[in-house]
Amino acid sequence: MLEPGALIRARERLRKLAQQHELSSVIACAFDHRTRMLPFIFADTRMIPAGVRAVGSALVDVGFEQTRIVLQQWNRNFRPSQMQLDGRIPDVFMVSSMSLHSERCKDLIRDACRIDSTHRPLIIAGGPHAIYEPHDLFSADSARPGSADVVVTGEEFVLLSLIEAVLSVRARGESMRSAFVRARDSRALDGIPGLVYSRGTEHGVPEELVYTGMQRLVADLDELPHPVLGYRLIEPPGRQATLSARAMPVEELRHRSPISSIVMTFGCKFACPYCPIPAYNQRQHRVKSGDRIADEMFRLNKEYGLRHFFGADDNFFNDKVRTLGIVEKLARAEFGGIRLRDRARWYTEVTVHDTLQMKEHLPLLRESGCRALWLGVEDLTATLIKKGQSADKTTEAFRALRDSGICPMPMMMHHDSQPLYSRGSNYGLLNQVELLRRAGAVSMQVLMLTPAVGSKLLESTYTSGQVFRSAGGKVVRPHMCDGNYVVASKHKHPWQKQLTMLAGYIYFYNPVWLVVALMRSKTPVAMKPAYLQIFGMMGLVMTIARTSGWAARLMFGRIERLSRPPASEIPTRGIDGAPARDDSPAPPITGPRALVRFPARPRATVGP
Ligand code: B12
Ligand code: SF4
Repeated sequence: MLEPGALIRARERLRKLAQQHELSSVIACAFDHRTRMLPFIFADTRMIPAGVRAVGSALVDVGFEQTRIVLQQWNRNFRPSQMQLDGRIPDVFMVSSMSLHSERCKDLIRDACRIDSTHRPLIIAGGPHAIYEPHDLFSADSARPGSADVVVTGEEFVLLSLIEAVLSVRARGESMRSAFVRARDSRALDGIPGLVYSRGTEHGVPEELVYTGMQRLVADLDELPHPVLGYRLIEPPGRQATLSARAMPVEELRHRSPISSIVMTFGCKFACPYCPIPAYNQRQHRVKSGDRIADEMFRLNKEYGLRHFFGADDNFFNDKVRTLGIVEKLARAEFGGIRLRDRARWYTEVTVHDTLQMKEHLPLLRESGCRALWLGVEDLTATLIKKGQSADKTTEAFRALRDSGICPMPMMMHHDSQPLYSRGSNYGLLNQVELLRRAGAVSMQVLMLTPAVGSKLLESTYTSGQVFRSAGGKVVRPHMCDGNYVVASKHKHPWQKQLTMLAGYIYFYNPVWLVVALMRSKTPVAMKPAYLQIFGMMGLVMTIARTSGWAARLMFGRIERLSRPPASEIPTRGIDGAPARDDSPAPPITGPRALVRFPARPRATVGP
């Protein structure tokens, strides 16, 4: 952990330094439109991701107002090679990506590299893919060159420290990239844990990568810059390759992005072997104060009219005392005589186990504005993973939520040993979907257990030959590693797994249950189940269209498998010059290991 106040001090230092420098930046959010289907069909494009907004907020907070955020969700033709802000090529181009969007992310980096070297911006990559697989953002292929200059495998503090180090050596009028090269070559970056940069000739592929070590995390999330700043920087949706003269008018924001993701807590106390979240968080649980969260919701509502907030929590109920502190504050918060709970509705992710611990406080939760919770049910019978769930407990938690007027939204994980249907037990997928429906589930998520970079199970899933390289001649690509495609299985007929997931969705989202939901619209959750049925059926059409071809390949084609996780093709070393090894002193499943071992695909179905 960073020392208390370290991020605040870094922001203050940079504010002073910023007065001597002009800096314009473009932050792109990579998005692969082939991933559009259930269960994320609405949230993926109607919720501006918090990561790029956090980076934008951090830049504006220290004084760099000339910043634009471009979402490939809305600007799919955007070309960094053609971008200009205020009539000139920006000084810094940043890109953020989840791993399933990494092909688009690399396209953006390659395109930015086309800008001639005298004007080329400094290219910084960050976000989940960069954290888990930083090496993948450097090209080892001389026929397809194009690499980030530096990859940030961490949060705001790492980025601000990097910018501070570069600005500290930057001469008047010098480009950020040239200042970066000098800072890098004088080893001024080596004291900033959380970076990966390359060495080699300027125009060739990198000869080696240098990893400066595991980032240190800010313990008190109240130290983060206010998220209200980042919303002013959004590029309006459009078809052009270039940037508009101005950012999106604030009045339009809430129509385009009616849900606002908001950081409240990070971390989870469980240690599910397929999940990379505990390691990413270095086993820490970090929270914002209730006061700060209330202030963020209120200002986001006041300045942009946003009313719906989705917590970027891994497991919001992780710590009962801390949770109650936040919830009580949200329920009581008032600003100038206006009660927050009249303005804000919020939603987040939790576990069944912790929901039961909170059972008596669910009315308070509702009072604070909470209207839906996504629960990691995974497998009701706890055969796949035991984290305190069972059919009875899940039913009890779901009923308690519904009775309090909070929609329970289960997240299920399908796996090799789960049949479509089981007689006399709750083991089958349809049995579980039915049980959850009866217990009051308002939506349904069924994803296939898929190896996640950063999780304990990753390596053994490869070495046991479960991971597919290709099926019917089609190679597994990053966009297929979202849990919607069966890309790892030891089942005799993997196509059955693919169709079982579809059957689970069809069983839950269909006109029959829509009619039932309409007839039961007088319960505490009102019309929400009916709306969710409509969205679900629309999403299901896209899911069938996108995944049935893959099911056919699994059925009729030859399946080729991988036997070990592909390693980074570029040698990687630490700042001491020693190779970054598998057993580097870091949490066991992310960071340096990712540099040397981990593949660019596939990853998991995760969540609480
Ligand atoms: C909310 C959420 C979603 C929402 C996203 C909606 C939206 N448009 O925002 C929904 C429900 C749609 C979703 C779906 C999925 N998600 Co999701 N999701 C999250 C969650 C819980 C919060 C994301 C968030 O807002 N975080 C808060 C922001 C501030 O953090 P951040 O994005 O990491 O950004 C910080 C740093 O990474 C860094 N940073 C980010 N960008 C950049 C850029 C630069 C240049 C720099 C320097 C730094 C930087 O600075 C930021 C501030 O600290 C995260 C877990 C988590 N707690 O973060 C998982 C997570 C992002 N999801 C994940 C996954 C895998 C998925 C799915 C594939 C589902 C699945 N199988 O689990 C789908 C994909 C859907 C799709 N088509 O895109 C993984 C991604 C792993 C990876 N390697 O890419 C995560 C990290 C969970 C995990 N650890 O496994 N998800
Ligand atoms: S799957 Fe959910 S409960 Fe398990 S470790 Fe990950 S976030 Fe926690």
